[in-house]
Amino acid sequence: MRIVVYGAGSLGSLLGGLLQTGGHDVVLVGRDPHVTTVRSDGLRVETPDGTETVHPDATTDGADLTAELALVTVKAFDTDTAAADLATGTFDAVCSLQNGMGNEATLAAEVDCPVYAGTVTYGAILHKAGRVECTGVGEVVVGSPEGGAGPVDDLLERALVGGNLAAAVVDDMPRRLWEKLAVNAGINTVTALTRSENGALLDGTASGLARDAARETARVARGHDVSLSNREAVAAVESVAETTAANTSSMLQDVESGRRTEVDAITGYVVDRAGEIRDADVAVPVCETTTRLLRAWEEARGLR
Ligand code: KPL
Repeated sequence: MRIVVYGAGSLGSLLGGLLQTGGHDVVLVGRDPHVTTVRSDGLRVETPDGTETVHPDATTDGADLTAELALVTVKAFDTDTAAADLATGTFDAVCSLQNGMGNEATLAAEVDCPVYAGTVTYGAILHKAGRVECTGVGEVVVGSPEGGAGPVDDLLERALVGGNLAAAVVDDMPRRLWEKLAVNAGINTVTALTRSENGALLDGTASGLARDAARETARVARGHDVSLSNREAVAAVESVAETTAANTSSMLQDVESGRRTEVDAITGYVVDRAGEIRDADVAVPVCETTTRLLRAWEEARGLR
């Protein structure tokens, strides 16, 4: 199957590389020098099972592409650009595999095909152009953003399940999106602020902060009628911190490279949605503080 991966950063390159090793024809949409290196020398994919160099197609121009499926892996704040590009192409389905919430709605407003949501708990790092490492084997879970069966579940199954990815098509995506939000609220912000690997959240003060952020996210989810218990949210943080212990979270990678972070779509989103819950006493002090600290860091560098 021909699959476009729009956003060839760490995660997009890893997923695209794994799909290519699984026999799909992948087109990576990314930036130079990565794209030029992939075109000339291929993409070196390092996983705990071994290293393989694959030769997906690669381009810096995401307009006018045709494929059965487009996976969107850009940062949440670049979703508008991805949506506008993908709207000029032809796809049977588009699936957001991004951090943060609301990306599917942005894509669905532009493209002319079913839009799926997905969560990814793989850890990845792009060491240099043409070389990506899997730093934590997680899973890819996709489904209709409204929950229930989606219109092209079979296409997503054929694309993602049974190859070299751990993947599943599910019917409870709203709950899973909130659970992943709790994971990102806990892990990404705390690792970025404490400059530590995901595994540092398994105990100590940082671990307490990450768990509190996850509990706050679960409370906000329940305030919006999504069934996610505090225990489930904390267990998800612990499980991802363990399976990606050696990983540098995407937000810490952003901070270390002096790039804008996804704070607005993660804890910023939790804070905004908490503010909509009128009748309940839903305080989110940890998410508020981490959001303000990260925004202050971005402002000081002219990134927002
Ligand atoms: O989603 C991630 C990220 O870094 O953005 C996790 C799963 C926390 C892996 O680090």
